[in-house]
Amino acid sequence: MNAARDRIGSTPRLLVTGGAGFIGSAYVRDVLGRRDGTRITVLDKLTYAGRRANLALAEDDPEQAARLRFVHGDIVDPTVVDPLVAEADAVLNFAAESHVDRSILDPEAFLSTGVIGVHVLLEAVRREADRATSGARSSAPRFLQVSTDEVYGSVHEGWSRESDALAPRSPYSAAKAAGELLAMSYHATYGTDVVITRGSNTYGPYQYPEKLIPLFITNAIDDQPLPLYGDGLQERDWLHVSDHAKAIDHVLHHGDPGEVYNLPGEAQLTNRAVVAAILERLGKPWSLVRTVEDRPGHDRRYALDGTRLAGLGWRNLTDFATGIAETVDWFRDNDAWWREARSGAWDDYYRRQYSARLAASREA
Ligand code: NAD
Ligand code: TDX
Repeated sequence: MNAARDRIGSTPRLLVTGGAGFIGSAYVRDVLGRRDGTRITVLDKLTYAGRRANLALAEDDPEQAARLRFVHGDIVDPTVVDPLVAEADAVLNFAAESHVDRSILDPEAFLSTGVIGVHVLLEAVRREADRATSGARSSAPRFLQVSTDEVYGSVHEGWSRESDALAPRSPYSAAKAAGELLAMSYHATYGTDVVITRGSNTYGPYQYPEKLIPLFITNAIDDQPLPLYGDGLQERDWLHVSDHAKAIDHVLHHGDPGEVYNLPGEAQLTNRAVVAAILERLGKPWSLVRTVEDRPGHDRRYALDGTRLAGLGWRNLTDFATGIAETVDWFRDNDAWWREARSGAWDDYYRRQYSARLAASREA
């Protein structure tokens, strides 16, 4: 591996799909905030999870705004995707339906975005690579697929390596695995320049409040019950969103074509330990936590081996104690942002997912 070599140049034009979501918007804010000349087009469908407000810091800064374009559209639509890929040096695909519980309730959108959407992006990248071969453009675009540790399935012991078999166990993670495999097949068959990242459970500012950490912070602020699935001893490896975004950028610039990179968080914790840290920071009592019926097919543990990423010269910058304190404070200070996210269709979702569970809940 050659960490020094930059595979896409220092001032690229990037197409960032899903760039109005949690991790995608952190990536956009971070890269534009470097003020190094990089130009970004965001393509986002603005589903319930995508919000233009997540890009306000960049859009309100004239120097950054001049290098940012926002396109409202769907990655499954080639008439939108093709001209955008034609202008890009690299495509980073963050777009996905990303919540496991919703994939259990309604799987279809996960397959449309996670499989057909990836196919449409790959076809566009393949066409542009052909144009590069015929001299119609200077170089072929790179395709980075943002994937997840969940593709390995539940890992009872040890740490998953990139060469391990994929064993996804939810419609969400099965769709993510399918997207990855499709991308890799383009590398093998057409020589498409593909890199894949498998990030750990991510947390931080601007995370949609359906996920464990922001749901529990915002419920606790309002003294609402915190619905802990099963025994709460499931383990996740928590990665701060700014490290996730920066690690993706590192792989974009330095990763080898056709390679997969785990992005671990190096903070392996039970859900109970995470909840305790949130409550301590907020000064709220454990009695808010309620044991509820478990998630079906609930993965017990994820854990990533980060040797390959370390070999590329990347190190995380934010430890969990600092990151969770800052995240709790961000939600406390940005009440309007999360109350807006928890409006509209939120109540229906919350009722479907939690009403019966909370009615039958017990002390945790
Ligand atoms: P998110 O749900 O916050 O954001 C997803 C974004 O994609 C939203 O802005 C949404 O509007 C957009 N989108 C959805 N379908 C689209 C479509 N068909 N066309 C265009 N845009 C579409 O998700 P996130 O947590 O930011 O996750 C981003 C990526 O990272 C996903 O691919 C996810 O699988 C992966 N990932 C997430 C985590 C995590 O813990 N959140 C961990 C590892 C990997
Ligand atoms: O209400 C809840 N109660 C609860 O106990 C919720 C929402 C979650 N949990 C548990 C389930 C998991 O063990 O907390 C843990 C974390 O749950 P989520 O935040 O839903 O994350 P997870 O299912 O682990 O998946 C996340 O990490 C990998 C992201 O949502 C994915 O997009 C990513 O790929």
